[in-house]
Amino acid sequence: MAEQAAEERRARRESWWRRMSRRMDKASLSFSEQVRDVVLLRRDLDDAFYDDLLDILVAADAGMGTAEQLVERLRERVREQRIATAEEALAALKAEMLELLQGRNRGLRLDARPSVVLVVGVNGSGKTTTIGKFAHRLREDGLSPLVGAADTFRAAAIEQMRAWAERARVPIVAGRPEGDPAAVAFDTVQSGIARGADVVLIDTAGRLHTKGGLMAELQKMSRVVGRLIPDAPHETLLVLEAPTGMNAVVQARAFHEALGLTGVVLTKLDGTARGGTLLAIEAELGVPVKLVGMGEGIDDLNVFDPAAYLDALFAGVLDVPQPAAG
Ligand SMILES: Nc1nc2c(ncn2[C@@H]2O[C@H](COP(=O)(O)OP(=O)(O)OP(=O)(O)O)[C@@H](O)[C@H]2O)c(=O)[nH]1
Ligand SMILES: [Mg+2]
Repeated sequence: MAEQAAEERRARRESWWRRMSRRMDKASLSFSEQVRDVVLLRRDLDDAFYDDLLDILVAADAGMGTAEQLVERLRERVREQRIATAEEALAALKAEMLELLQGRNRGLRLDARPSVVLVVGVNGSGKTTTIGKFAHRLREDGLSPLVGAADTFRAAAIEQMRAWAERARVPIVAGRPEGDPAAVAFDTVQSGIARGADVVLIDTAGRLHTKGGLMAELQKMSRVVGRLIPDAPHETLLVLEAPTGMNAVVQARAFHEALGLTGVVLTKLDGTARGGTLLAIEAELGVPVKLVGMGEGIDDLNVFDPAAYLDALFAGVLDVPQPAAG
């Protein structure tokens, strides 16, 4: 029975990306329209072809460095494999992108009991929502999560976290409005240890509001939980909105320098034309995108699946999924 349920869950999550690819419409549309207009109308794989491809990748926010690297590798592949048509070259580009994305370890480090996950990011990026969805997902997997509402800056933030915890049917430790966020983080982890929770998820504030600044406050939270469990936090996840585009890289760098990020959650991938942002984040910082959010519902969070993502991005350009490079 339990096995059957797990199997059903696996199947449901696999089909998630297929369903969700519709929500990546904007990214896929803008990408595929440009590709169709500029690239597929060309017959020759000449310098102009590669220049146009570079422009399209940059416009999709893949970042100049990554775009150049991809186009350079593509040129090589086209030479080596004697590719002659634009369609084949695009399939090869997709294969290059897949190789780039599959080279990263995206597994969440949740083996410790409890594992502590600190969730950070600028305000409105989707931290609280992501924690709600993530808690729900963990519970579905048979784990017992505990959430900590350590965004004490706004009373409404605590209530929002509480509402999500109720929806996900997980317990919550909440701080007092105006209380010390690090104290809430400490209390939550301590409570997680006492209750035998599997995963402790800590929500944090997104805006600067203390004298020392947001980064100093987050660093303190990170330090404080490390006093209870030496390796904690096991994951420090930065929540970024996909529509932020290249600015996301600047944000991510600041958080990474202060906290040592272990992963990125890319939210709002539904409804953005900027589907390439995650390539840039990974290339510039070397921090993997581990989870993606594509909507406001409790099921709208999933682990990042590079192949499914590229299928969605290239939908309308290459309708037949291409086999991986080899
Ligand atoms: N379309 C869409 N909306 C999302 C997604 N994730 C979050 N949101 C919405 O974005 C808004 C902000 O989300 P929050 O979770 O409150 O963001 P936050 O980072 O906790 O914000 P602060 O607490 O103010 O720092 C809410 O309206 C969410 O419903 C997503 O993947 N897709
Ligand atoms: Mg919040």
